[in-house]
Amino acid sequence: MSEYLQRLLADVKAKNPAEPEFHQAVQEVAESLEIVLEKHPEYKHAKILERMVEPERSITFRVPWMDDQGEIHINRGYRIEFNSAIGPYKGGLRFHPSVTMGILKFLGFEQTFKNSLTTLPMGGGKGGSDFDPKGKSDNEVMRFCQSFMTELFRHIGPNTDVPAGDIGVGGREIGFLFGQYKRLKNEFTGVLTGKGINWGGSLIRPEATGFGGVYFVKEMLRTIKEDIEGKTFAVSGFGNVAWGAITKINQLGGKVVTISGPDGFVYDKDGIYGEKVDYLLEMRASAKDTVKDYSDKFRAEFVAGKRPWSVKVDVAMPCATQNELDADNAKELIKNGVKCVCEVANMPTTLEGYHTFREAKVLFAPGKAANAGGVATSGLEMSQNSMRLPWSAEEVDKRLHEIMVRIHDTCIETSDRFGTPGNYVNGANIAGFLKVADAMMDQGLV
Ligand code: NDP
Ligand code: 2IT
Repeated sequence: MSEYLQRLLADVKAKNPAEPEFHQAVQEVAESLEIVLEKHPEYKHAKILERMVEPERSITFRVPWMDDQGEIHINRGYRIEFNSAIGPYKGGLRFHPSVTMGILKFLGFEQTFKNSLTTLPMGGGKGGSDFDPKGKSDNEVMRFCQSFMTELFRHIGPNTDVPAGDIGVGGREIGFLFGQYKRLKNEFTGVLTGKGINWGGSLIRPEATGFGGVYFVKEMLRTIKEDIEGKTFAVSGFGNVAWGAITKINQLGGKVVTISGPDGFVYDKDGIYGEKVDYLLEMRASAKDTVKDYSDKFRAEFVAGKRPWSVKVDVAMPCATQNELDADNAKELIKNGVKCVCEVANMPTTLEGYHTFREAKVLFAPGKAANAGGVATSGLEMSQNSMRLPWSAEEVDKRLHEIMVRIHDTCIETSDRFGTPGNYVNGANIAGFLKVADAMMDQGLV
């Protein structure tokens, strides 16, 4: 890496101590941008990258709430407004006990590049709380969401910052958050995405991240003249994203043999299809947060405390969380002949894991390109809200599909143009960067 980029990384680490995920996300981008900055020193002179690693605004706030027994709890709420060069801040809210400023900064930083790739006018942001939804009643979740929004509402708006879901935030939470926003502002606007269908939501948004990831895999396989039909897949997680991906893989004739949770993974050699896919939604709604129930119900193998990357498959799609696939997992997948690895979670592969796949020349797509279908469909929800006209499921799915093909082709063309053909990570980072960087250059020193 050039001296300039090494210095930049050292500064990021010194200025943002104890935020290893943020350092990791910046390092991955910096590795890709070396070739761009050599060709275009104007970005260096304008300190574009130095500006991009500093959020435009970070907000933290107290979220007090009362449980069903009358006991008071205090959580921390966050919203990181990272970059608004190409549109209002846009990105999800994560409720999980592991949430810290560093986790949300890695997510907000990546979101800026991802949203740029979608072709839609959205800046980057992320937020959430260390609230743990596990085992909470609906009423407790509602009280938490109302308290969270009672502070957040003054920082967001349909033309300012538009949050959505992420881990631990689905349709139920978006409903409670929206209700409280409407009450405080006395206005009905598209301030959140992932809304219910009867009150401004978009068809296909729940499926969009998983569907988009599978459309992306289809294009990756096309480059080696192969298809999804007849292929076996390892999927991790069992949440919203895993469910959407598994649904679409089945529709396109592939076979999914794994899911995973914090308790371990399930290996179902007969494939996860039909009522088994519906059961994922039940497991998620139970708030128990385990996948062993699946193996008890459908007599599949359960492996406690392990990730699903030891199973022999053609395609691996990590759909759970960050850093869930390391270099050892990568070596195991490669040894078993994996053809394609597609990140659908955000940054599920460690840097060493990614380097291992790259050296073995395995097709590898980064989350910021392959999972962009979720936020892209949020962008389509914003368009429908602005027009006050809903689109049919077919219309939204068609647009989502076109967007994913375009993101794929942009990654390929851009990595080619910068002399690293077939490197989706470089393609995504460079194309995502150039659009935002040019907008920042146009808008002066802000
Ligand atoms: P859900 O809350 O629906 O599911 C998350 C899944 O990941 C659960 O199985 C969850 O179990 C597991 N998980 C989360 N954290 C950990 C952890 N530390 N260790 C082990 N397992 C964990 O979230 P989504 O499906 O929406 O999100 C999954 C991934 O996809 C995330 O990386 C998210 O950022 C990304 N993503 C989501 C989009 C969306 O539109 N929803 C869009 C683009 C990306 P547990 O609760 O026990 O942790
Ligand atoms: O990581 C992501 O892209 C999301 N969680 C979706 C964000 C959104 O605004 O729909």
